[in-house]
Amino acid sequence: MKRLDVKAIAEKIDYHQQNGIEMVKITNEYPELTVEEAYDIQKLTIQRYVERNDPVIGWKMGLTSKAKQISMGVDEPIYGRLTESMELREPVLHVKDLIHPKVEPEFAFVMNKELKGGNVKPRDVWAAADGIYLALEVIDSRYENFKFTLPDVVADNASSTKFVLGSQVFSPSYTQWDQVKVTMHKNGEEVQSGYGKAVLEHPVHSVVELTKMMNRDNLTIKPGMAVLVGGITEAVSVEEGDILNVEYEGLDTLNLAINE
Ligand code: 0L1
Ligand code: MG
Repeated sequence: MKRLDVKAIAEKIDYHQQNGIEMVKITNEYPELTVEEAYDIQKLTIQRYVERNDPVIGWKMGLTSKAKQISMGVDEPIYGRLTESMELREPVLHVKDLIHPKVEPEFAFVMNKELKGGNVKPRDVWAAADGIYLALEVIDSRYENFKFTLPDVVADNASSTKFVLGSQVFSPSYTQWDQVKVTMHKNGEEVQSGYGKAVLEHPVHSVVELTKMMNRDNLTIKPGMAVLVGGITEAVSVEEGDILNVEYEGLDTLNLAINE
């Protein structure tokens, strides 16, 4: 196999992420790329964001539904890094510089204590969680046709692109998060629906799994960080002019306008 230059690959991915230009899969050139090496590439890519004064403000979990894991032939989710520039300040998504964006409804846990270690339990997460936001994540794989292997998608920061949080924060004990029904409408038509339990049977398990995976990489979830736990429904493709209305039953509705 060609010698792996993780720094050069990170620079390349960063270029494609910043400019919204698609690329061929890394594994075409490096078929033996491991998931561990891919996390090194992800870390180096995001280091470049940080050097541009775009700090890491949270984490995201991907491949948290059984269906997505089966389709990728894996039995574990993946994580990615969220930076300040990825957070939309208003519910408007500009797609001019994106490739083939998709939107999925999520929950975001915000922590007030550090979470670390390989033995974290749901009650540790509840004790560390300050609040839960309703959230929409925009994913936009940099790879052609949204097709990739596991190391490819890890290197591409789990397709992270943008996210927006609802304006209300809920107490973690406000409701049974696995029972919340979410329905997504695009341009007035229902396109997806699902329940919170689509996320690893319960969204809290996603934060448990994230802490364990991060522990393997000597990372921790710091106070103040947000965690996007994973898609509650399948992601929906969007284009300029679309309007999304996402109802979280009994909680709130998030809207997202898709502009040029
Ligand atoms: O947030 C996600 O679940 C996406 C993870 C990466 C796989 C994909 O882009 O569909
Ligand atoms: Mg997601």
